[in-house]
Amino acid sequence: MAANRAEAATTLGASATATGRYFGAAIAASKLSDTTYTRILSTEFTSVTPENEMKWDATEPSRGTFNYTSGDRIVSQAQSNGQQVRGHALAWHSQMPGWAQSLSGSTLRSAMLNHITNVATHYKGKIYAWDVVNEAFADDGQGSRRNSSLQQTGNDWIEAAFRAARAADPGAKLCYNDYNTDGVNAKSTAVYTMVKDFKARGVPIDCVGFQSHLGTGVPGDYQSNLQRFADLGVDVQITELDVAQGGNQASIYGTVTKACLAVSRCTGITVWGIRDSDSWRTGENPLLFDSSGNKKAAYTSVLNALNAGSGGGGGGGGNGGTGCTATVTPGTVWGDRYNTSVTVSGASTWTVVVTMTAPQKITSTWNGTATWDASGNVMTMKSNGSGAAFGFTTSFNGNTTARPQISSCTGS
Ligand code: G2I
Repeated sequence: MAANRAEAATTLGASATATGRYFGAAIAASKLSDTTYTRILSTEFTSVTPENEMKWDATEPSRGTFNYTSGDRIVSQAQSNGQQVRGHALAWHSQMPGWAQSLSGSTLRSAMLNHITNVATHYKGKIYAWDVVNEAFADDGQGSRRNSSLQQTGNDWIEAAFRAARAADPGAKLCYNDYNTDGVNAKSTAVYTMVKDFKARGVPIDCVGFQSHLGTGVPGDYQSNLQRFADLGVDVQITELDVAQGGNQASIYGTVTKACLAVSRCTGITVWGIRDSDSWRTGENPLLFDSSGNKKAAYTSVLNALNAGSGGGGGGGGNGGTGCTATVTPGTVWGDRYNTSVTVSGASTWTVVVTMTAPQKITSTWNGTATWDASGNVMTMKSNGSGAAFGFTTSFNGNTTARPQISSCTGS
């Protein structure tokens, strides 16, 4: 166990996996031919978010004509690296194609729903979590909805978007994603109130993304803000992390990482780009690798925080049931296979979904009842009265780096 933990300590992704979480980066299809970029991408990260390639203007440039070329490139690259994909973003007032910008009312509403249905159906089964609705709240200090053409189609546009996404891809976690919601403030409280209402009314929402585009500080209530959302019964994720370069950059990155690790339903962290030169924040050098691809002090701060980190990250069941937490403990590693233990807290009767990266295969299990999906990569493990922990052996089949991901934990 100790050796395995030490092995896990050398990359962001492996270290996050040891805590049951992912560590991701936003990536651009146009950079996949840059060998420094792809080396860091495949070594360090276990999740990717397309920075622009799945947005409305990219995927439906003219009405009813869909273009998935760049998005598909990112998905296939991720699959060959054993990385999961966060889809971004189905409905957003920004980066709407020109034709949609000229629509309003019920015509825009149905165009939006048709867009969501088509894109989520195209990527069905390939997306771990979708940002279904992005940045729908205003920065007015009042917690108002942003006044956009989408908002003008009716206040229920957000829930309509979530329902369409669930119908199209029932297996994806569905997230609301926003910025300036990283601490407790009027905007985050308005999102909180919406999520609470959605949960009460059965609107399908599974997660909330906190973009965390940070300057020279981090809100003191960052962790408690994550926790209050988790307590509503949704997963939370840090979705677009970047931090202005300055004296505090490394420590802010460390603080954010520790906050996620302290919240059992914080399932992962995504940084918004790989090298400083890849960032949308030109001149602010806000990322973990410098423009030459060297690790910065901020990288070491994140890695150290991950390696000191605790379990959790399994997230909750998306569709009904109560939440529980599934904590992964890496077990013995042999040349051809390795063991994993999973401990469940928060429910005595539980269902935990574990996703493996092909060609790895689970070859035996203990202390639970396992069933498999058609691909053989997704195991559903149900408690069978033998306690709060189960385990399994996985054969590498040539891939020695991937580790199991907890996709959900549902108590009953
Ligand atoms: O603005 C930062 C992020 C805030 N949250 C939502 C994210 O989706 C958003 O990402 C940024 C991308 O990082 C930029 O790359 O979204 C911008 C657009 O709102 C992206 O910028 C666009 C430029 O505006 C386009 O001119 C350019 O063609 O990137 C495109 C591709 O390079």
